[in-house]
Amino acid sequence: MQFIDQVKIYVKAGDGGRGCVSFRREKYVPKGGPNGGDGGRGGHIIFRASRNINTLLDIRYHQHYRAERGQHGMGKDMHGKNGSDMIIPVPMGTLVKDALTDEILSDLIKDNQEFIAAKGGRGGLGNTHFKTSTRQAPKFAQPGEPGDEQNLILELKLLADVGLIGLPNAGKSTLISAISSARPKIADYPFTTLAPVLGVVKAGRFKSFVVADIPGLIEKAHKGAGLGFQFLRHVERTSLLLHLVDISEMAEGDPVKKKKKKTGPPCPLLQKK
Ligand SMILES: Nc1nc2c(ncn2[C@@H]2O[C@H](COP(=O)(O)OP(=O)(O)OP(=O)(O)O)[C@@H](O)[C@H]2O)c(=O)[nH]1
Ligand SMILES: [Mg+2]
Repeated sequence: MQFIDQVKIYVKAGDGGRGCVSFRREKYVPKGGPNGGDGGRGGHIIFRASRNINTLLDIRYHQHYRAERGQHGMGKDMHGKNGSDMIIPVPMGTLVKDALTDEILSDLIKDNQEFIAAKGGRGGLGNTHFKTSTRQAPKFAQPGEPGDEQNLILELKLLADVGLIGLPNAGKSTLISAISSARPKIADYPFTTLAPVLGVVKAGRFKSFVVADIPGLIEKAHKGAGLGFQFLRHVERTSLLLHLVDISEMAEGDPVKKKKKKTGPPCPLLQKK
């Protein structure tokens, strides 16, 4: 299955329903007074983290979300129905960011954690609310408020305790398949792993931790070499990074003896005057 870890979406919460202008009309009750009901609230747009989802793939194919509007108020003091909320399931570890400012609005880490990304508009008040002793027949009501709308970026950062990093072919996938029941593809060519894989390692009877295997990293990955370094975000939040080094004869050179190469121009601040 394809692994998608960043998507841009547009959300629009439902508008509030209009308040109603209406008057009580009944036999033998002359000038019965106003009885317009309030409009209903528009539906919210809510993100809910779910442990059953692993990628943002579904959202990649559905990027516009609109929640239902609130029903308008009705006569006889009847309140309009609230618009139903739209709940968007996302994987655990999803960050919700404002697309314009890049500000992090929410970090959904726990299962079933919710975040209201756009609030539905408040329903307008019906004309019953505007009656006073001197204005006994108000012929107006409030309109509903518009629902919030936003452009958002959803970014998935996997939640793991240990991150496996290293050169391609170092044996990262082999290690995770030996210690957990994850079964990533293992082969003797570089860049076998194209998307992060999580494995749960049992430690003792009731304890366990999560290990993340990510694609191999090569020199100049920050300039886009190899698969780049985009997927490093998935090991950004781990409490431990495990750098796997291949010490077999197959590996290029001796990893211990290898001298540190100077890369890039020296930092001008560190140069002696
Ligand atoms: N001899 C030996 N071979 C190993 C060992 N660990 C892994 N290999 C072999 O090394 C090759 C690469 O292993 P992978 O686990 O796919 O390496 P990787 O780090 O996940 O590589 P990429 O996903 O391409 O970054 C496979 O052919 C493995 O069978 C080991 O401890 N000893
Ligand atoms: Mg691998």
